[in-house]
Amino acid sequence: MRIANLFFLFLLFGVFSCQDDTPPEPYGATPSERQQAWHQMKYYAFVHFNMNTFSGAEWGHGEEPPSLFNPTQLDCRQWARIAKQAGMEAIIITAKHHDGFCLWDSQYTEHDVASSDWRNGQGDVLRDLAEACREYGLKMGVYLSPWDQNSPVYGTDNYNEYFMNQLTEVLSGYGDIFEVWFDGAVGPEYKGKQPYDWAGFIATVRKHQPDAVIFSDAGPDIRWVGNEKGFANPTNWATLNRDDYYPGTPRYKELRSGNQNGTHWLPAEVDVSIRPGWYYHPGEDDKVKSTDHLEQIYYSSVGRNSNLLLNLPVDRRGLVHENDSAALMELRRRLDATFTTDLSAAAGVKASAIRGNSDRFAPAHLLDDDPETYWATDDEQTTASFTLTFDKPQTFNVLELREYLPLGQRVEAFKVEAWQNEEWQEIGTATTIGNRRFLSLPVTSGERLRVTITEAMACPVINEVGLYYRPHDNSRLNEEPSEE
Ligand code: FUL
Repeated sequence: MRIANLFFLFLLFGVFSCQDDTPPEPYGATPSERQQAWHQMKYYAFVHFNMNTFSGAEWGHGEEPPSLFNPTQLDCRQWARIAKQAGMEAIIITAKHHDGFCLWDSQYTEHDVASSDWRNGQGDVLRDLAEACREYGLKMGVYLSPWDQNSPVYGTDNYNEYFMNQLTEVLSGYGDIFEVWFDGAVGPEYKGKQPYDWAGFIATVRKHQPDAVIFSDAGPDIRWVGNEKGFANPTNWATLNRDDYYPGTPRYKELRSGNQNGTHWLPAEVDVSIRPGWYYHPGEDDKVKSTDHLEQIYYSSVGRNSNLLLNLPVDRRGLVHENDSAALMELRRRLDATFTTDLSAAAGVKASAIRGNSDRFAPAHLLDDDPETYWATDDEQTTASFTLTFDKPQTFNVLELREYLPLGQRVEAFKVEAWQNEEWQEIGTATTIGNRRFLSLPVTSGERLRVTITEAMACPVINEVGLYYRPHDNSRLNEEPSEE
């Protein structure tokens, strides 16, 4: 054989044997680094504790005397301990609600803790909370209401500066803040009275806490989910046409699903209270949500491409009430009973297609618990399946899937089948995945499970799979959560 022929053969062999290691191009909008850090979280506490705790209101009026604020046993370490034991990762506190009372000593107003008798005016709830969060390894976030009924400058050109000054105090005095929560609510008689300098508010946050995500109805980083009942829609996109929405938007119900192919990465956060009210009311001590309900909320938020912000109305003592704490511990027990053992860890896995036949995109990455690796297919291949195989039959009823978010949200629909009586039987279907999707399945025993991506906007890029057995009944998980 001539040398040239040999060379040609060698070249041909090279072309056919070489694996294509090129990752897929990102599809559509993708998360920023601060959003990616937020996606690593699952659920955390909202604490509504402020003047309304003592007045009994949900919305105050701004003329409450500071002396009304007087917790008898305030202990942020108790909040942090309970949040940690519940498996939470952070606490977001109502530093200032619509009545304008500040939980810290603000040099821009007298309407604050320094004017109260609590600890002789020396107390600072934010300081206590920051210390407690540090001690328990929790992140801290702050809620600040732009609507302020106490401020005499509200409705004048000076209010934006006042608000930004307060924001600066809160963001520069207490260490790292992971999330800043801007409420879009405003009373009807105040509507339109104060044009907010959102660009200035955002710039203030970026300046003092560059890693913090900013929440509002329309972000810029995290969006409201459009209801306060504890659910995202089953189809939930982490993208939104951000410029079509604003804080207080009348189109808030659309936030439950986001916009497919939306212009910006803007994932939803589900905020809901463990009781009917956001604030503590003694008459609601026996109205703490049931464990079935809380578990349903968890599946419909964390399991639907959202994070869960579960509110604890701290009571007049300044403590998380015993009933709320008991409910949280029971929720934790149930979540642990289901999610501690991931059955997929013992599975073998094969896929119908692998991108470039490369190990880099092999389905084994679905099981490696590595946030940086994934199973992917070739660009033109938008439907594909992977199969988990076990040595002996496994019993399961919850599937978890996660997309690899840095390359965008892609999957529109998938189905799940189990190998039963010598054939594949469909046991579940769902739409979007995003950061994390839980799918409740009928209790199934089998040695093989197949997941098929049936529709996707670009080749699927799946980061992880989990398979679990929930040992307790909860019929609420078969119901769609609603406004009621
Ligand atoms: C709403 C507020 O009006 C409620 O009082 C509560 O703070 C809730 C989380 O947000 O917009």
